[in-house]
Amino acid sequence: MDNKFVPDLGWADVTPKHLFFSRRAALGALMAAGAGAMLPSMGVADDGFIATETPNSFEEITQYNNFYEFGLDKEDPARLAGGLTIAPWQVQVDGMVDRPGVYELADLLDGLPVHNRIYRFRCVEAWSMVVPWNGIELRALLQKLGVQPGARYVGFETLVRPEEMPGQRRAALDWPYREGLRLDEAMHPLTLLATGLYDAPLPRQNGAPLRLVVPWKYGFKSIKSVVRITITDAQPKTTWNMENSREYGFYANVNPQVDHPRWSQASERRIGGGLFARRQPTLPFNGYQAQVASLYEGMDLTKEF
Ligand SMILES: Nc1nc2c(c(=O)[nH]1)N[C@H]1C(S)=C(S)[C@@H](COP(=O)(O)O)O[C@H]1N2
Ligand SMILES: [Mo]
Repeated sequence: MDNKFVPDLGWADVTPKHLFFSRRAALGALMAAGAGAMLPSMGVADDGFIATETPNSFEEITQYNNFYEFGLDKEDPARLAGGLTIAPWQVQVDGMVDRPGVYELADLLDGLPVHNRIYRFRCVEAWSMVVPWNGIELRALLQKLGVQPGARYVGFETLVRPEEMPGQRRAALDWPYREGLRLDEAMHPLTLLATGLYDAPLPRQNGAPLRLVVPWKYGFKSIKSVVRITITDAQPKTTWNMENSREYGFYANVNPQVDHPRWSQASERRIGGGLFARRQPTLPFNGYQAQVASLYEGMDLTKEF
């Protein structure tokens, strides 16, 4: 895959180039210069494609993960995903689409621009991060594949390979992990298929080589290591909804006013905030309300959660 970065808002826009390429060193230098107070806003307006908060470190993003195919603990994916074969990687495209088939990943993504997007990421467990992704817009892929009239949803499946995914040797979930979006959600410009983070190829524990990122929804919608994309007229079955439909809906839009039956969703713990950091308020649609609320006009979001 080539690296045709289009000029989205990313660090390249908000940070001088030499700092962009060595942000770790830059942070140290700024702190030493007593300029730490300048950091949090990064100097740009939040237009929905960039979060104004400071991104989490590469270490935080890659050492604290949910990826049940490798185990249930946050440390398991980083510890156990190293043996996953991610090249070659094929993706099956089927359903109501003009160009179905089994694609090599490079062919699937060929010609689609890679964007830099700094997104807030909110897990349903009430922790959050800020992640600098690289990826293609799902809508660009869907346009390339040719969605047929009458299609209403897109379904996704994760790889099943228990030899390399030790968590799949037990029935912790009903494998494969499955997710889905309504077609208008899938076509929204915020919806990414991530191929990288911090301008490096996506680490295995984060869902290499291809994972969905839907920043206004709880993290479980952002399915990892995708091997199948199905365009359909019926709402796809989704893993956590199948596990417990009372606790996890199909939509899973971040909503501080609809609590999980077992805990509040009104606030969240930002990873890396330190032991004594205050919880911060959770934002409607994870802060992307202006961009996505219109998708849900007329819906009762307390019922369709
Ligand atoms: N295939 C698969 N995708 C998955 C999961 C999983 O267990 N398996 N966990 C989900 C959950 S609950 C979250 S919060 C995010 C975590 O992504 P991260 O580890 O990159 O932060 O991945 C989501 N995608
Ligand atoms: Mo999650």
